[in-house]
Amino acid sequence: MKILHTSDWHLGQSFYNFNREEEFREFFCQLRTIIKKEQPDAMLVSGDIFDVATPSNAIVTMYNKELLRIQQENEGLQTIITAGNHDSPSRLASAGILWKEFGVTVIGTPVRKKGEIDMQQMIVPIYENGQISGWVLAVPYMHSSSYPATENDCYSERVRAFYNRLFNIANEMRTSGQPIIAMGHLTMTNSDLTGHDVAIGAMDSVPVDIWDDGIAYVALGHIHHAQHIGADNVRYSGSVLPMSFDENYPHSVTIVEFEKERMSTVRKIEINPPIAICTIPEKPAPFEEVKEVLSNYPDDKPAYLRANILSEGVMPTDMFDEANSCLKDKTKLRLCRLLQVRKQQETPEEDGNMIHSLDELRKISPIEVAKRSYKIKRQEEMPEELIECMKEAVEEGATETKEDEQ
Ligand SMILES: [Mn+2]
Repeated sequence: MKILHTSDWHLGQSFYNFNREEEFREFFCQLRTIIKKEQPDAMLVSGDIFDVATPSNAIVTMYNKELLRIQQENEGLQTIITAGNHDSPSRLASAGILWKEFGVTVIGTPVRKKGEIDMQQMIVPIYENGQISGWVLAVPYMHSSSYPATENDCYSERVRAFYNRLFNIANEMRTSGQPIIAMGHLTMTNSDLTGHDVAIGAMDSVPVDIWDDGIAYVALGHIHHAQHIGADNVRYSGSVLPMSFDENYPHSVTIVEFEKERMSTVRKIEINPPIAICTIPEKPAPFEEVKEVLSNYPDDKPAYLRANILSEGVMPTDMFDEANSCLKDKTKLRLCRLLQVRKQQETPEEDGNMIHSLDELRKISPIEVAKRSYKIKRQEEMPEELIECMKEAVEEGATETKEDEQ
């Protein structure tokens, strides 16, 4: 049995207000080619199909059209789609009844019976020539509170218990030689979070040992950097296109093959990003240099650019426009943002301007503090005129304080 594992399509995402519809269309084009060539029995999409809970009609239309085309072009292909934290689970599942007719199972909001999650709906058989060849535990993203509570109650124990119950049910149902595959949209402990906001790292995570040894493969979504966690068979397929400037690593889908109930091989197939995402120059450089780099940047291929600036002193307020004007005739290049890195101050021992302790601060006059801070900010001495003004202000302040005390 062979599956194609993918996730984090984030359809409809716009990149710094640039519409990415063409890129998503190109992704589907590449995906169709891969499916045609690989002929998987099933495609598992582990969440974050859309970028937002209320995607535009245009992007939903593209999704409907492309998914239908995939199903029609590949007879017998079974697709299982689970909701991610970016998706509206109920919206995603609303067309599930129709998709069922085309071999697509959509799992959004967990269906409940008498208040309890109906486990059976999340256990999906995969067929090969009319025979069941494997089982998928199709679990969507669920908030911690949606998992049933456990004895030793915490998030990871809830997740562990939930998958264990599912596994046990599927294990009872399977006959020998049928692998059990788990889907999930969650954060695993020790994942490589490159490209994500720090916040995602602070979220609840689950350790790799929650998965029963009897599970042949874990098809994960949520983390955008394709990777395996511990064992080779616990994997994030990663996002299919870069979603931020920091996701400057290859993006891919994963092909997994099974030999009876175990995974036999796994490999990634890269998706070529239709529009490159580049930070230039690689190392922060002074603004004047960056403008040079932008002016000389080749515009033979489309690219999203982030200008990497080493800022020093007071920078101009209209920097973005100034930088953007360097690209004025290059229609394929899109300047998205400026990344500003402050130039490291010289070490205090060298310039003697830094104040290291409260004690030191008490010993020096307010005017001295102002002079030093001026020098650090502007890299030049405070002008005499300003020093005089400072002195006046300080003296006035001192007299006022005295008057207050009297
Ligand atoms: Mn995602």
